Amino acid sequence: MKIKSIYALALMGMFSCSKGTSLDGQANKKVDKPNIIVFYVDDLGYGDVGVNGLKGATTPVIDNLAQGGINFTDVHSPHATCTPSRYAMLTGEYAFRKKAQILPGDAPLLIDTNKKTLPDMLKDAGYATGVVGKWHLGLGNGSVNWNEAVKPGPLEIGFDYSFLLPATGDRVPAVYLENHHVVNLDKNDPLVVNYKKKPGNTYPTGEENPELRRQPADKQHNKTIINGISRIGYMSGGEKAIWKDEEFPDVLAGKANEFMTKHKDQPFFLYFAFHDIHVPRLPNNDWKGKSEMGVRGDVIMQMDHTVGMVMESLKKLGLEENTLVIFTSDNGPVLNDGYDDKAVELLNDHKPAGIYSGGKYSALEGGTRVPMIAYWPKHIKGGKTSDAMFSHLDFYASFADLAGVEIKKGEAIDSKDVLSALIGTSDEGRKMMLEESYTLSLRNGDWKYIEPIAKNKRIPDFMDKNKGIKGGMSKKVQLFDLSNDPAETTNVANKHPEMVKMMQAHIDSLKSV
Ligand code: NG6
Ligand code: CA
Repeated sequence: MKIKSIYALALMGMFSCSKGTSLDGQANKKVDKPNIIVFYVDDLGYGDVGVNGLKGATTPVIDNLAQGGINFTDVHSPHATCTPSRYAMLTGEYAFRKKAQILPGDAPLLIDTNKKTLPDMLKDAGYATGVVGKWHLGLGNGSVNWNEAVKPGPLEIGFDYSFLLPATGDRVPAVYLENHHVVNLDKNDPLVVNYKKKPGNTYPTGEENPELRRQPADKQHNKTIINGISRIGYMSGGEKAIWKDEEFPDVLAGKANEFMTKHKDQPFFLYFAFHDIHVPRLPNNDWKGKSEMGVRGDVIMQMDHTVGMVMESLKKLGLEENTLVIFTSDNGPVLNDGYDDKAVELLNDHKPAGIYSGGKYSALEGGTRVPMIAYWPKHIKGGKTSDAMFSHLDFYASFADLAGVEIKKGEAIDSKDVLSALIGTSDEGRKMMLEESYTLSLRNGDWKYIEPIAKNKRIPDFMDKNKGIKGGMSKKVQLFDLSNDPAETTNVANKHPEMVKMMQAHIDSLKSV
């Protein structure tokens, strides 16, 4: 048997602390497994929360979590975009192994149903597992009929319950999917989704009727207009099922509350995947105009309030004490991501990625270095800042340790157990960590290496050209010393050929697995 971590043994009452009691205070008590909630915000940058320097908006709820928990300064989303980050977090495997990229809204399920996942593993440990919010990991086997049972999806990869925005807020279908079915769908008004051509005549598009849009959009976001917003992709029918973006916070917090209430007597894992602060940014009336930064600031405040609603439900259920709450983001920040909502003009001197360069899509630190807070009143001593380096990909092995589950060979192969860093009993995370984007970057402590783009391939530069984000990709070898150059401005590869060689060799070894 693999020796379980001292922490897991303590939780199981098999290990005694110096005072002769286990951590839960009662030796031999049945395992008191904590609930786990992961708040996965969309496109929130490192600097976009109060505790990390947010200006022009406030996040009192998140700041409170940080004060009562640990604020991490060097935790990363696995990838600089959404789909691959979520793939890696839920499987414990690098996204490059699956060639994962941003998916269209009609893509098949990306995760193989035979693959062991994070919710599968927690289910084995007796957890009820639920996902509420944005999915963006594909659904079905190829061509989805939205009017029938939509599967495979989350329920086939380990979740007991799902309530989803099927793809993203800016992609059709603009309807909720609860477990296998579109919510409120009228059988006489079938929902059809097509990413290539308009399937019927029902909804106007941004191309045809730009005057119907509330926000001007780029070419890609200029198709089906729903709720005054043109989206990516075409859809027809399903009119009664159409969501209202402004209701996302209440609807999703409500579903989270239902799930937690239903499972209050057993440990649960809730993956709460925000639409906020992704585009289209549509704050509801409570938050419109509340920040000094326009809608991007307003939805940051709305998101903070949503965290508060879920925390309030948790408290009312009497479960706050023994719930490990993780607050983090799926990739770095972006201002202009397809809609002209004045995020750029109204930013003033706020820095969404903090002192780091780049943002969403980028190979630089701003692409994956995200806010991350761990809060667990029962076991985490509050008011701590930790510079332990790890990635969301490490949740898998760390939660397994926490739940007393042994990971089998071939399962979550890239995930590392960093539980002691996660709960603050140590500051040690990883020594080496991969950051994925449109290339691979590797951290070795404060060294940061960016693998060159192959000679025969184009450098992805749409972020530099259209979004004002430094992509950081090059055909040249790049090495930065973050200890004195956190913004990655000076390439020191020529000065450190041995370090470059070692780090490329490490990437090659990861690729060869
Ligand atoms: C891009 C979309 C962008 C966003 C992104 C996915 C452009 C022109 N369009 O294709 O608006 O939807 O996909 O974002 O960049 S993510 O956070 O889900 O990765
Ligand atoms: Ca995202």
